[in-house]
Amino acid sequence: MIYKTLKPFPKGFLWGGSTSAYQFEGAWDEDGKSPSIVDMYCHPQDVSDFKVASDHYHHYKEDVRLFAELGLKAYRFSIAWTRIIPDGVGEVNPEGLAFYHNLIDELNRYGIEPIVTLYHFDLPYKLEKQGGWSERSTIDAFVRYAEVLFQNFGEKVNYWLTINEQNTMILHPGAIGVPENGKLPSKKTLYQQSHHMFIAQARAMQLCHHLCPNAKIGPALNITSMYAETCRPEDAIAAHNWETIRCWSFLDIAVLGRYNALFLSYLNDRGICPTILDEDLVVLKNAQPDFIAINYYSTATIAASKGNATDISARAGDQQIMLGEQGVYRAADNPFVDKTAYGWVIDPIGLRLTLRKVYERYNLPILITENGIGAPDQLNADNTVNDDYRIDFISKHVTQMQLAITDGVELIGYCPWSVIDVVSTHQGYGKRYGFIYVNRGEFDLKDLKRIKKKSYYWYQQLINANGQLD
Ligand code: BGP
Repeated sequence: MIYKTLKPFPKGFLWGGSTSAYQFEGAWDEDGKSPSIVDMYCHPQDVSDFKVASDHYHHYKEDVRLFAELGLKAYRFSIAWTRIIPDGVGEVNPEGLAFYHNLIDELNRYGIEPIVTLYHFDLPYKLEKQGGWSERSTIDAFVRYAEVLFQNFGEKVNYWLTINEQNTMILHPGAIGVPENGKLPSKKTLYQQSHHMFIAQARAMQLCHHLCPNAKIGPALNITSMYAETCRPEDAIAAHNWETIRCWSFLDIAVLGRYNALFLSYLNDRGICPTILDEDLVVLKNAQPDFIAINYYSTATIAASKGNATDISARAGDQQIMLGEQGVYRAADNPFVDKTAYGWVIDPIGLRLTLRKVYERYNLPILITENGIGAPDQLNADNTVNDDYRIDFISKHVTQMQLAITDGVELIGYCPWSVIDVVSTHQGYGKRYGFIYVNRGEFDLKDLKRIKKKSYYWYQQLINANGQLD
């Protein structure tokens, strides 16, 4: 659709930025924090681990000051379960609570809306050792953890996100690390874990509505659109297969409280359907999220499966690179889009399309909780970082957001990944996303100084103009 007039970004639009605890905080074993799975899993040896990360734990005041100067209206971050309840189920750690109270108070002091993710990839390692998400008991552990957060921070937090990118953890499990024995769980186990996460999430949403009636809560999934490689009907079916399995099946359960029919057929046919109790279906139905958060990076292009091993592409373990699945879909190339230095498709129009689809399907307000470009940023001798490519990337996505708003989508905020440099899930500090540079190398911690990139000044102007730069 080509419009004569574009709708402006709404008043109160949440211009923000994102991080997650384990990729940003560091202090991995300080003040009572216990290890999480990401601390203990195996990661590529040639990149940084998560022990110090950007040392936000010791720099939070300075960081929030920089966010305020940037003009952020909202800041999306996660709480580390392992700081709050170090063994996952037992004692609450007062030092963990104190850290997040201080952080949230600091944000509120500057008028920055905290958007809190309950859980971003970092399951307590002690729980994992007892079976982790494969065990139903982890549902109760999660709900209790959520209850502690709602009780302690409910007065100060208006927006909550449940579980970050459940679909990444289930469909691209290697992206967040590999267990010490080198073995990733089977698909059947992963889907059982996923089912338990859905129940945990639904119960947390209900609890939030009960304990914090003024707050809003929603799921945060990695959502994208799949293009068919050609107009061959078989390619269209394959694209629909994979879009349903990767995106809609997760959102249908989280938002509508029911398993998608095509997804169920797929699970049953392959013998990987989880055990679903009757009472689970009631819990799922009663969850009722207030909004949908999506992390959008790129689209993918899909062709019909050839029904043999060539359907599987070589590179696994990356959340934006589609792997292929025999009998379901095959990854294909899109000649009409560029790619980042890390092979992720750059597709701003795909964001508009994805927003339309999500809104049309669920009719709930949408918050973009991640979007950005990972790049090997260079710090110049004069302490500048000229990340014009980031300005270009964000600005083109913002243009498409405004078009989506004009299309009728109820978009309430934009929190690009990441407001400041953090460790990538599996590609270290070579791959940076922030508007603020953190001066450290892969292994050399240097001085961890915060340096504003060129994009910082640009984003500051964009926020100031409520998204309307000439
Ligand atoms: C998302 C994750 C984030 C983040 C981002 C960028 O899937 O939710 O935690 O890291 O991707 O990915 P990466 O760090 O792999 O470049």
